Amino acid sequence: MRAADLFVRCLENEGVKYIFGIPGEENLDVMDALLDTSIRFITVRHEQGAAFMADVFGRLTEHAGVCLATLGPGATNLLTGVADANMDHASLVAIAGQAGTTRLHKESHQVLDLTRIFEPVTKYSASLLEPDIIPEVVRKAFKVALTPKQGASFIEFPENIAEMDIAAAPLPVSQPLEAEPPAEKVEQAAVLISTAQNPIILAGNGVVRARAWRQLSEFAERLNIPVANTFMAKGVIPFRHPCALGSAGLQANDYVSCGFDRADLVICVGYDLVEYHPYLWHPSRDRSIIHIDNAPAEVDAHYPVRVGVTGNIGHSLQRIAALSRPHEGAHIRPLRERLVEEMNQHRDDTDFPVKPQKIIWDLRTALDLEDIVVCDVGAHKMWMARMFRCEYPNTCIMSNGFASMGIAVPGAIAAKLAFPERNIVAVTGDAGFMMNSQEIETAMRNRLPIVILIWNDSSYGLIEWKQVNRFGRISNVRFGNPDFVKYADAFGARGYRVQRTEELPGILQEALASDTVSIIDCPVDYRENIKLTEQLGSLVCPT
Ligand SMILES: Cc1ncc(C[n+]2csc(CCOP(=O)(O)OP(=O)(O)O)c2C)c(N)n1
Repeated sequence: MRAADLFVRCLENEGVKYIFGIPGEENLDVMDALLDTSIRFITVRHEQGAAFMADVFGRLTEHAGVCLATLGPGATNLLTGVADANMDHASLVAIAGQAGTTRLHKESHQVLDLTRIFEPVTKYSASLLEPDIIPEVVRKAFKVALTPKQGASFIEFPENIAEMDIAAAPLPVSQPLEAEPPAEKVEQAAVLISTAQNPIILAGNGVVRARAWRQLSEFAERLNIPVANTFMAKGVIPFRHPCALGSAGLQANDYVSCGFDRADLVICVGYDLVEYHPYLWHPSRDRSIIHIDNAPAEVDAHYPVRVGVTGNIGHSLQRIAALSRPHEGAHIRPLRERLVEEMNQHRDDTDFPVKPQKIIWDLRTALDLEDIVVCDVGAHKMWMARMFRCEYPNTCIMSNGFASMGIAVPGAIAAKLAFPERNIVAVTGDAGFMMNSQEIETAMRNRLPIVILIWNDSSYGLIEWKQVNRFGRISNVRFGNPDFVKYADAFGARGYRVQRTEELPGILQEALASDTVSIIDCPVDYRENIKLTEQLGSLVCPT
């Protein structure tokens, strides 16, 4: 068969259902071979969109998301989304065409050394320089992407290799079982927990990847220990759970930081340092830390691990809980109550533009608990992380390691493909929206009814917030926007403009019930940003 046919069979063998991408001249054979498979190709409008779609698909499913581009500019356009997946530890396999091997050694049209370009943003980067190695390279790319800590792989496929003949078959798929936690470390962790005065748990996205959220909640409940979660771990413990303390990661003091201030022991579970630097929650460096993860801890001066329990996270939690003494845990109640009070405070607000807290209240009210929000990056992400309640993991997707703007619209498209029966909302700033809004056409063409909720402030809001905090004035952050309702209309989508705060719940309801793409232009009152900074600056921890 053709090498390209073997390649797509290998992809099918890995369980690939979708490939997001843009065809090019150097992958004509692969595109042709795909026609004879069960794989659905989602043609996008910018390769960055394809990479973000694969990234979010990888986060939401137990499979790696797959994206494809041509060589040179197509491949470099993939880079941001691939880096995002790799840093946020989402499983992704990126594929790019390449010029024939007869012209890779010299200056040549559109040729870049792609395997080298992708090396720093992947765990594995390889070129299919011989047709015989296709089964090994594809298997390795998927195995590496799916093995903790998950991340991205890159495969380059030169066009002359793709058209060669080859007789070979895909390799059997198997993933290694995670190691069991060493009994000695489990016992040491249990002693530390049992003798601590005020332990706290910091749960990270590794809990989501390991699908260990049930064991985490049981651990917290049995031992009565409060749980703070990182942004990407929202929902690993249901917010309604009495042990849930909320999200940690706002780079400022917050109620949840009061929990860290009081703690003498921090139990980090599936915590990725890339999300929330330890100096922000552990400036004093004097607390004991237990590291529970399927990978050893990163070395960091503010992350001095007393006991590292490396192995299957769920099993580690179960075994440590069985040996540890429960705590009283009542001291978190005032922290939770203050946070909940704040969440409820603006539920009936009618001021216009709409306050961030009110947008979040209305959105949470309009959505079912299993519906999925894909959040972009900006001030709105900070508000969402802090105030959007999640009862289930993977219901509020955030880019928080690489923290790249532009993920929300393509991410929502991938989420709708992964979960067609759920409502999917892209929550985005006006700037992040415009970075990948061309994918509205992809959603329309594929009949994927997502809702896009734009927090409109005609500014790079988060940067404005930081500039005002630091210097008391703003520098080059303001811009104009197109008319988003007309913009929606031009795509054949449905546009809404919120003109009075009271309209938002009804608009959300109508958009969620609609069978087309809905774009909601919601003016946001970001004067609340500065108010929040002031409020948190003078925060006195409740007792
Ligand atoms: C691709 C990319 N470019 C720049 C940044 C830096 N950055 C972070 S937030 C932000 C502003 C986001 O503005 P907007 O999308 O309107 O959201 P808002 O902050 O107003 O809620 C910028 C420029 C980034 N994180 N990612």
